[in-house]
Amino acid sequence: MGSANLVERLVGRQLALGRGERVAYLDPGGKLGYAELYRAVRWYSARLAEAGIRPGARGLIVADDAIPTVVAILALWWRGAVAVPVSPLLTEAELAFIAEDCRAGFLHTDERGGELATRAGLAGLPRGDAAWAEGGAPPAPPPASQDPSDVLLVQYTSGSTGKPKGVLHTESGVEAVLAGFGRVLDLRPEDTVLSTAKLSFGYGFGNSLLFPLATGAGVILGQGPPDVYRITALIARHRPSVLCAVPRIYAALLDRARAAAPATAAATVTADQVDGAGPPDLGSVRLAVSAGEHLPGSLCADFTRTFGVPLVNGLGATEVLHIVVATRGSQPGSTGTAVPGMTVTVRDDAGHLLPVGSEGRLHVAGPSVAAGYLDRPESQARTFADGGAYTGDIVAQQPDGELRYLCRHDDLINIGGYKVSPLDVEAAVRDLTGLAQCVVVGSRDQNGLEQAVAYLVPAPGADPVALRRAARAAFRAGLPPFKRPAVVEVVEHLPTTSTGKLARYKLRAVGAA
Ligand code: 3SK
Repeated sequence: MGSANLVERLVGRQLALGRGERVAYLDPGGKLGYAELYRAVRWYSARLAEAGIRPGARGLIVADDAIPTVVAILALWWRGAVAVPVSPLLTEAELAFIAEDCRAGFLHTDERGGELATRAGLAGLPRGDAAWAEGGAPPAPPPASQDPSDVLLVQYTSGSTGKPKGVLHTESGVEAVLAGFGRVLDLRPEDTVLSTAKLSFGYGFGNSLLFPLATGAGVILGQGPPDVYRITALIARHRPSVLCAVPRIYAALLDRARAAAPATAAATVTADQVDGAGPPDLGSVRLAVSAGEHLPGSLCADFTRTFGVPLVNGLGATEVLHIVVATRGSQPGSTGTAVPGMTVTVRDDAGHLLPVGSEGRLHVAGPSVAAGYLDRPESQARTFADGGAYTGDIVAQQPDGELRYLCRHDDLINIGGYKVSPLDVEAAVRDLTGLAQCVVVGSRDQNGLEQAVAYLVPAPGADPVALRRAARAAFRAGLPPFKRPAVVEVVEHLPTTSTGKLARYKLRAVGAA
């Protein structure tokens, strides 16, 4: 039996509650109220219908965060189609792969995404842009009815080997995160949310789209890379009440606060804060959320003390749609407990439950677990198993039920929420003259945050200084900024296990020391 369309359930409901004139979104181009958003979605969806986009079709969204990006996602849902948001910072090869993998039938782009899509050979797909969200189209078709099991969102996640995998999210999964982390977050219609994580990342998708639209709150959409100056400027200009970011953004805000005295609580917003050069003023923020990577306890404590803002620590994964384990307020050192509706357990490699106090693989069961991977039966069987999904994290469960994050179960390096495969990084220097071997591992920096460290072994007779310089240049040329190693070391040999295999764990320990 069909049920109401999710756009009606989110945006339509806000209109029914008399919130049509409230600001839903604010981006560098302007503001959009809930009633205007509802209209724009129907205009866009009329154009989708004209272009022959049918329910079930997959629409790739290759655009930075902006009002038209949100409208395109909601219009696809109105039409009963599937949104596949991806970063416009992908490489051409990555985008071409994803377009083919998800059998995209439609493309929404902004300027940068459009150029990328053209270079990636996607010129033949029907394409929409910001103009589609503007008036003038014929009346929209009625919203498609959606069943709880209908897939309406595909989010791509990278693996430690091989190509990215499309994670299939259903309507009931979306409802589950609203009832799960949504209850912990507890947004109010008066809130204004700023998420430095983008819509193309599951964390940002929930923060900037699902939770605010379900509440009638407003959202600030920032553009470009989320550096600390841009974020400080956005906070100063738009005064969000809820801030969602990855831990390294909180570390950077703290550094900025320490660098400039007096550090906090500026009574008025000064001109240099407006352009982001001054100290961050978090006076408007009532709640901060950290997720995407491990939040060190000392960072949580310092942030809370310095800014006087509670910092919720969350652990999520694309396979479970959003945060499934969270603290309630600041609890330095803790990763928290399961969000409402979800069950978390700690298991060994065979999937057996481990007793409280043990360290093991985090397993999550409950209604926000995705329906699986798109066309990847083997990976699906490994990850979606034992009645739920493994997030790829190793945790310890404390006697009081709190979880504590320890490390990843795989070799992926988590850099600000980007899960980076060491193999991708190593491949960037594979053909370097004078290089015998390169191994990349994750290790913790002085803030306890993960960074990629490359260890290079020179070929006999090669100059180590020249090799290091050449490797840095190759990483710059071949990798996007977030994948580049923060540290490049030249070593004579690499540590091995008793059987002569490379011991990555020993290198991780060296980096952490
Ligand atoms: O940490 C993650 O990878 C994540 C993914 C999707 C949604 C939320 C989070 C925190």
